[in-house]
Parts: sequence; structure tokens; C-alpha cells
Amino acid sequence: LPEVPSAQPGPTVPVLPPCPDSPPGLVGRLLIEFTSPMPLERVQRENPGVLMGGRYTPPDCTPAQTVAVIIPFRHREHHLRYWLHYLHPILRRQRLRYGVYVINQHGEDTFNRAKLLNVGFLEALKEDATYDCFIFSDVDLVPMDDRNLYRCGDQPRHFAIAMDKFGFRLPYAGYFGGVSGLSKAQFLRINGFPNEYWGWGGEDDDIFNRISLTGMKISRPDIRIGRYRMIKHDRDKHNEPNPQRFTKIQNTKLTMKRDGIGSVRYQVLEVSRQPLFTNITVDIGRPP
Ligand code: UDH
Repeated sequence: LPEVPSAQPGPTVPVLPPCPDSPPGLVGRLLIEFTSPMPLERVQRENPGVLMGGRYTPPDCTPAQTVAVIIPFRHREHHLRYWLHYLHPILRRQRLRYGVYVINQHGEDTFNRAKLLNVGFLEALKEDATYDCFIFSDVDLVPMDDRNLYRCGDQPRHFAIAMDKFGFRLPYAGYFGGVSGLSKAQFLRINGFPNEYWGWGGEDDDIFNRISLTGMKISRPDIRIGRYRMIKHDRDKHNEPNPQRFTKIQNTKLTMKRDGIGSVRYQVLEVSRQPLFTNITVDIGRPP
């Protein structure tokens, strides 16, 4: 590594080169399965380079961005172990500086995915004000190709475009669910995500509307690269399809100004730094 002499006499400081745009050492298509048992101790042993709280910085280069990966969560420990097992090595090969934040909804009231993602944005920034890219990932989605780079670009990015459960295609042209990424500036430009979608469905379409209404355009990887496996599961309790979703997504233009990152109210109950992720348990209230 090149070394620059420091101004003061004393040790020289190594200067790491910028991380390459196309990281060397990616392997391409991956074999993903969810049948072998996956104890957390094993996943920890496999990832000694990950620091407490699920933080990682490449040892050999300086990344252009700092990425917060935000996972909306409740009662999916089994899925989280597979996610950590597959994603940490992928993100490492992608030469990312990143942190993993599991935003755990406290209690048994109706689930609210988008509000948890808003909480994740604010809480990750409290942990590290240098985060400038936010990847929002469901806990049950694992990319099948490590060339699907988890970073932000000049437009909001949709990563999970070819999921196995949809026959490796987009289910509809405006689909923005599963795994998406926005820079800090892009996220603030759309006033973050809606807080008022309780239960399953619609919030991803509302986010799509926010992006379109602010004149941005979604960027996507090649369909052969944006492939995902979803861990099969039954419908969760307290996350029933939201019957209001169809009317709500008609009104994004009116609601996005008052409902978003600027109006999110919640209470953090616990922040706990685990070896492979930071768990933030939060009370986000309940539907009116
Ligand atoms: N999530 C939780 N806990 C919950 C509900 C949701 O952690 O109780 C999170 C988790 O990250 C999940 C994401 O929110 O990946 C999205 O929720 P989901 O997986 O329920 O949504 P999806 O559209 O599935 O993937 C809908 C139910 C499918 C039932 C299929 C029955 N065969």
C-alpha cells in the first residue's frame, strides 16, 4: 500500500485506494437453499471479520458510500439466521462499508413494515451520521447473484426484481417491494416512507408513487442478475392484508407531504449490539 508521510514526525499512515466499481472476487450465481440447519453460532464463526453490531469495513480499499441495511422484523429469528449467513459474505465480497439494523416491532399489534423502515433510517443515522445509502430488505429474501450490488446510485434502486415466487419476473411494472435502496438525499426528497399502512400490502406501491411524483425513476439490475430466493412461510399473525390499501395508494400525492419521515412518532425500547447485527426494538403504536 502507498504510504504518505504524516506532517508530524512519527508513524506513517497507510492510504487505502478507492474500492473498485466492479469488485474483483465476486462469484456470480450462487446456490441458495434453506434446508440445512443454521445455528447462529455457526454464522458467527463464518464471519469473524464482522464487528459488533454487524459493522464491516473492507480492509484493503476505501468505499465510496457507507451503507445501512435496514430489515423490518418481528418473530422471524429463523429467517434472520439464513439472511445473515448468506448476506454477510456477499456484502463483504462487494467491498461495502456497511451496518445491519434489525428493526423489531414490539408487541402484537398490527405489523407496519414501512414505518419500521422509517425508524431504521433515523436510528441508523443516530448510530453513524456518515450513512449515505440505505438498503431496505425483507428478512426472507436472499439474492442468488452477488453481482447485484447493494449500493445506491443516482436514482432509487429496486434490487428484488426476479423473485422465485413470481417466476423470476416482476409481478407488475411498478413493483418496488422486497429489497430497495435509496441514498439519504433520495429518501429525504420523498419525505421517507408512509407511516399509515398497517398490515400487509400497499406501502411499496406508495413508495413507488412517491418516487414517480418527485420526478425520479427507478433503476434496476439486469433480470438475469436480480434473482432472489424467498424463504417459504405462511402468512404471519397480525399482518393481514390491509383492505384500505387500494384507496390509500390513489392518494399518495396528497398524503406524502404530511405522512413520512417528518412525522414519524415512535419509542425505542432497546438497542442491542449483537455480533452480526444491531437489534432495535421499537414501539410504533397501533392503527387508529
Ligand atoms: N415481517 C416480519 N414479521 C411479520 C411480518 C412481516 O418480520 O410478522 C417482515 C419480514 O421482513 C418480511 C417482511 O416484513 O419479510 C414482509 O412481510 P411478508 O413476508 O409477510 O410479505 P410477503 O409479501 O408475504 O413476502 C405475504 C404472505 C405470504 C403468505 C403465503 C402463504 N403461502
